[in-house]
Amino acid sequence: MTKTALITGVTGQDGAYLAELLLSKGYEVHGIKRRSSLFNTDRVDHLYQDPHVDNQRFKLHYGDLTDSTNLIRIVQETQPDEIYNLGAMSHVAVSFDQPEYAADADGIGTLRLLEAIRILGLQKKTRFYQASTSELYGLVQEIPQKETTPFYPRSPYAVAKMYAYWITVNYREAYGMYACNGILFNHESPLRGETFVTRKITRAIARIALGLQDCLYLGNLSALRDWGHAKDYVEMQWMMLQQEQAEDFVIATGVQYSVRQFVEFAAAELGVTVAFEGHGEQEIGRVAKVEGDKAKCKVGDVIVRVDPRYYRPTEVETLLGDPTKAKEKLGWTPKTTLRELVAEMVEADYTSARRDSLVKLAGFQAYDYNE
Ligand code: NDP
Ligand code: GDR
Repeated sequence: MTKTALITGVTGQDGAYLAELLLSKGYEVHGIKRRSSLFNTDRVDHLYQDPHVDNQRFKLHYGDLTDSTNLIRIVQETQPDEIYNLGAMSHVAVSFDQPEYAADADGIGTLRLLEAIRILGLQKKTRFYQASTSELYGLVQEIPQKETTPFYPRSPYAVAKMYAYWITVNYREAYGMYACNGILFNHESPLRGETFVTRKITRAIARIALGLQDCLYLGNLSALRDWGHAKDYVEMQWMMLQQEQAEDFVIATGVQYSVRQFVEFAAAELGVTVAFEGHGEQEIGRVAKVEGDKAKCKVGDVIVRVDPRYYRPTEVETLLGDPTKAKEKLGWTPKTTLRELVAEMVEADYTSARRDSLVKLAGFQAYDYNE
């Protein structure tokens, strides 16, 4: 029997990897995409199937987590065995600018989907995965953080996700639904959005190395994160819906690095040096370790300037996950180390920066937008 999955946020980083994984497992995959004035399906274009042919296994539906009737209709039409709720206004810093929208899409959006399942009487058929987050731990109460660590959210995004976490638990307990939370720590990839810190770094370093950009502006360089690879983490999202009983799991690597270290590792991949400047940074001239023959280019230093514009009103300084439960109950362990992740991201961004560089050399304008 072919299983059917519905993914919200299918056009995002995780949505793209998850859709690919589920298709490889023989699922029929439905995804919700938002209407946009430009094409917004870059990450899933390779999975696209002509809607005019029969037996399509990957289908996109227009929709939005802020629109209940639309969600009810899509759930009714698709009758999914599994729903993965990955859609969200997922940028922590932006949630301080759009707090009400974050609450609506990330918090109430989760309720809308759970209600759609209940209203349509699908609570025994449809399993529900909620994309919960290590941001729930915020001002951390325990190191490392595990499933029982108390929450202390530090942004409108995290507060909205806290509502989503508990409403998922509540629907499991109140209506016997198979509904669970994956409390995922930061996970990255070449598909990561360009304004999250890891991708901002790998993209900028590649562009600076090729003379396309002068410097990289960052905020808090001391923030510590537990970074894994998105591809490893979506596998766990699927595993969580294949158990006998719904349970919540922390997904993390159990290893922590600073933003500053991430910059140094990325620079080392291209064999360039890096200097940190500004706002309390006493590290001008600090040089990253260059890894011998890995050096791919010779252009000068990468200058990282600290710009307080990127500081957050309330910061999450340190996150470190304890994935013991996932390992013991599901046999899951992350496959990718941070250095491997950085190498993959730098490689991808270097390739696309080279393309931009050739466009420029040919006399065409290479547009750049940095945030
Ligand atoms: P992305 O930002 O890459 O993707 C978010 C997706 O949600 C996009 O497809 C986006 O559409 C869609 N979306 C945004 N707002 C709405 C809305 N109102 N209605 C419907 N869809 C919407 O996030 P990730 O893939 O990185 O993360 C997936 C989920 O996991 C998110 O919920 C995130 O909060 C959570 N999470 C992520 C972690 C990480 O480190 N990546 C860690 C822990 C949790 P569009 O493409 O049109 O913008
Ligand atoms: P985060 O990821 O807030 O952890 O949320 P992000 O990459 O945005 O920030 C990580 C840390 O880096 C610091 N930082 C900067 N961040 C950005 N974006 N831009 C900068 O210039 C910069 N300089 C320093 C931040 O202050 C922060 O401490 C991500 C998202 O995917 C969420 O959806 C998810 O829930 C969590 O990870 C787990």
